[in-house]
Amino acid sequence: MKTKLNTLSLAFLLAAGMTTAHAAYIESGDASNDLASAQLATDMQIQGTIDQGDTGDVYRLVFATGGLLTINATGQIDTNIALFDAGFQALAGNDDSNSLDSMLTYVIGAGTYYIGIGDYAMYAISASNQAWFMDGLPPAGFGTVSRIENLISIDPGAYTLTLSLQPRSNGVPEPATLGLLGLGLLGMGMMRRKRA
Ligand SMILES: [Ca+2]
Ligand SMILES: [Ca+2]
Ligand SMILES: [Ca+2]
Repeated sequence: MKTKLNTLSLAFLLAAGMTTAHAAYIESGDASNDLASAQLATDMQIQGTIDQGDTGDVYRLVFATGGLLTINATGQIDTNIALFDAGFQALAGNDDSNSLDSMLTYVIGAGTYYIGIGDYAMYAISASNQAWFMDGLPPAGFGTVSRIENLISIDPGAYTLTLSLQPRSNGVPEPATLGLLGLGLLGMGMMRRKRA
């Protein structure tokens, strides 16, 4: 029940434009590094810590609307983050964007996503025990991820994840525009074929 209320309040925040001025979700104890037992974060800002021996923290987020998601990670640790979808597929990761801090952007639809964070060097471990260094895009066919894990060494410290979601209507092409663009490309393809 509490979970449901939290999900609703997050959805409400997201729908209201998410100017979460002062609120933040604070890591409860130590967040699990397993996606299946991730903590539900109920705010667009998340504050947590990587303690000695803490091999990674995963948060589950439920977005009421889609858009361009930006994740900024700052803190005392050498942040290393990745985004996963509801089916535990790795979408993208980042180690260093601004000095040692991580940042990534990704176009999402409404629904559930997972964000993993840890101290460099972080790896996503697949169900078949493959390891992907959480930076850039995962290899094709990487498969479902079971957990994230630090495979080098851990320098403990606090971190902050700051999320923002830009609705598709604000500058990102609408589906109708994309449709027109698609028609244009199709037209170009037909012209090329005619010339050949
Ligand atoms: Ca932690
Ligand atoms: Ca943890
Ligand atoms: Ca980093």
